[in-house]
Amino acid sequence: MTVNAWLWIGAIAMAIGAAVQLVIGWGPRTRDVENHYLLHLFVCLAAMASYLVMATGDGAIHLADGGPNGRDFYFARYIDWSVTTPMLLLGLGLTAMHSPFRRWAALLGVLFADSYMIITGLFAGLSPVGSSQKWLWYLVSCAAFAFVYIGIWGLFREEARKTSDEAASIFRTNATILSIVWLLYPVVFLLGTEGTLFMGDVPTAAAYTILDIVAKVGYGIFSLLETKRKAARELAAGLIPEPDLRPAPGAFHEVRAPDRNEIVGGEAIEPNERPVGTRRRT
Ligand code: RET
Repeated sequence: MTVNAWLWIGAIAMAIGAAVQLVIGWGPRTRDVENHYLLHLFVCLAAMASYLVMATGDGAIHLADGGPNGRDFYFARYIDWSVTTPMLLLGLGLTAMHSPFRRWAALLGVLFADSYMIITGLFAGLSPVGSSQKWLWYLVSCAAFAFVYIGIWGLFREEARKTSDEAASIFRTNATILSIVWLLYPVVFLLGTEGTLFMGDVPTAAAYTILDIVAKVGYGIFSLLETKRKAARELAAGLIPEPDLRPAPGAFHEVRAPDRNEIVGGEAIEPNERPVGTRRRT
């Protein structure tokens, strides 16, 4: 296989991932589901553009270092990551906190550390192969990565525990998958054409493409389905307040609860007045 073939595989996988998520999230939903729906959908759409620009021959520059024929440096990946990694972290943060405003400055801090990691990683990628500044930037980027992990396993985990046992358990699963998959990116960098050249351009492109498919499509679909299941349980238990329903509550009730005119607690309640949490759905 060629580098170009892997880039096309990436573009097609992201398009399929976006289409699948579009279908999964379609229809009436809760605030939580909508948050994850839009975040994961846009992650795939952003990555699709990045793979498309690389597959069609742009999105890279040719650098003279790294061997007699030089090397192609795919800067489009870094533009993709600088958009998609904060969105993935925001999704994880919302799983933990429910609301981005609970500890918004701390949440922004984690997203900032993440952007710092990608931008300094870009500097590492651009630096000449074998130069000392490459490893300086690599270390700076890894230090920022460590802060991202501290944010995930410190701040986010603490907030998830406060939210509920269920949120904490979902958070643990998602954070574990994300942490393991993300850890492999700097390893590919280290071994590939941007680092030590231990792997050639085809294995490097293959490794990044597979990682991106797992981190964006696989993880995105998993997280969205999980959020949908959680929302269904909460709806059934009557725990979702009306403002959290999408679209407008009236339209939502027509689809989900056609029996809304029943008498609750001996008193007839107008459809728009009754919060969903006041009765259990049968
Ligand atoms: C770089 C190189 C320098 C050191 C480190 C890196 C980390 C990259 C990561 C990328 C994650 C990308 C994802 C994309 C999918 O949406 C920049 C490779 C630490 C963690 C998850």
